[in-house]
Amino acid sequence: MTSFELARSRYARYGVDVEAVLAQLETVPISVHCWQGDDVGGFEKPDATLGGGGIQVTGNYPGKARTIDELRQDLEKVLSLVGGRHRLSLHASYGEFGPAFVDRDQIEESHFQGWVDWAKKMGVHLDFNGTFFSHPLADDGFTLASKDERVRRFWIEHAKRCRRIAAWMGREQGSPCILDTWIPDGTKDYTVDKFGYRSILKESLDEIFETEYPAYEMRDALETKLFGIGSEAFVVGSHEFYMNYAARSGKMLCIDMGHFHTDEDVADKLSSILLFDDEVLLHISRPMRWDSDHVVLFNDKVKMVAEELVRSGKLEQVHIGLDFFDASINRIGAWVTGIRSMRKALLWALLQPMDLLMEYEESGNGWAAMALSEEQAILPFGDVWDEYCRRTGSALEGDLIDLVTEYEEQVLRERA
Ligand code: RNT
Ligand code: ZN
Repeated sequence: MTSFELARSRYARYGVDVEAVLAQLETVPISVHCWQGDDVGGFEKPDATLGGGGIQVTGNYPGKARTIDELRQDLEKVLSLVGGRHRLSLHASYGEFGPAFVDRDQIEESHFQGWVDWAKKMGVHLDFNGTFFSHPLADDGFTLASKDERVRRFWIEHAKRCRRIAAWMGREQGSPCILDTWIPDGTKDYTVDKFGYRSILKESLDEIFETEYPAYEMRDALETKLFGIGSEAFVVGSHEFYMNYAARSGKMLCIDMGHFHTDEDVADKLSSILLFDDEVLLHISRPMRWDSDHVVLFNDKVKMVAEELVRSGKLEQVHIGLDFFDASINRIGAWVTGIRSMRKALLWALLQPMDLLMEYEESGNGWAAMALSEEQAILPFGDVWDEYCRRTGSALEGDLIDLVTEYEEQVLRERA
């Protein structure tokens, strides 16, 4: 018997069908974010860097992708090291704009044709994000909620174009493109006219959503947030704002794990959201003390989110996206570890002995449910994970460091 076969029979004792779990796991898409590869810089200008908007990248590890070709090369490496289905989440600032500068209110489908072609070749579907930061017209901290009409119109135009591009991507790929809208709007210190700013944002969104696109082409997600660097006192697009807006306008929420108090239980929110909304977009992230976007790990918080997706029976209605960026370590390694950790959490959640846990809970035997979870924590999970990697042709855990190091030596060093 191989160690996998042994593991499989151990899980079977709890009524868990490992083969069915492995087959299901392979079909769950994870939307990989493009922005881990170049520190959220984008390719609008040769020296593009992340600026403003309450998010920050720290570190200067060598080897960052300097061109779209390099980013694609890195992504191809990353995708070869992870198993299962993937999507690619693109930011609007990652278009192929040619030699002339194309401002955000000028972007068009053609700027993303190269990505659509690449995605087809790679067998991944695209998701999209408006880029409302790293721009002079976002420097005062307001975009769609700006009281400066010229600024607001600029960003409304950007948002409308993003929706049109997302719908086009959806048509091209035959799978709905999920468009996430996150805006940085807010203030560092106490604000008198919170009501006013929020009314402006509502008005902007109403206008942006006037055009309807079929759900099989694109779907809108609105990303909620509690605070950011430079928006400590007030974020216009707060949780309450978007929860109400989304519920009334049939939009979905984007729940980012870094956008809450750090000891809030993000997993606990999902059953409430999914009871009232058909779908939700997740930004799986790892906040450390603040919305720091550390590389996602296979930790309790991520496991709990995955467990909730499985337990609620809503796994298929949830769009799993990643959102982290660390420039202080090998970026390919960071990407791969984050993607694999999310995949591990899904495997972990699918392997839980749901029926037994429910039985104990419903019969009032809380301790037995607790003890069973503890037992599960020491089952040979790693043997099942290794088997998943083998079957999906992705890197085995034991080979990962060597494979990433080899790429670093052969490709990334040349970029220094
Ligand atoms: C910022 C949001 C947003 C960004 C990306 C780059 O707080 O989380 O999702 O991280 O759009
Ligand atoms: Zn996010």
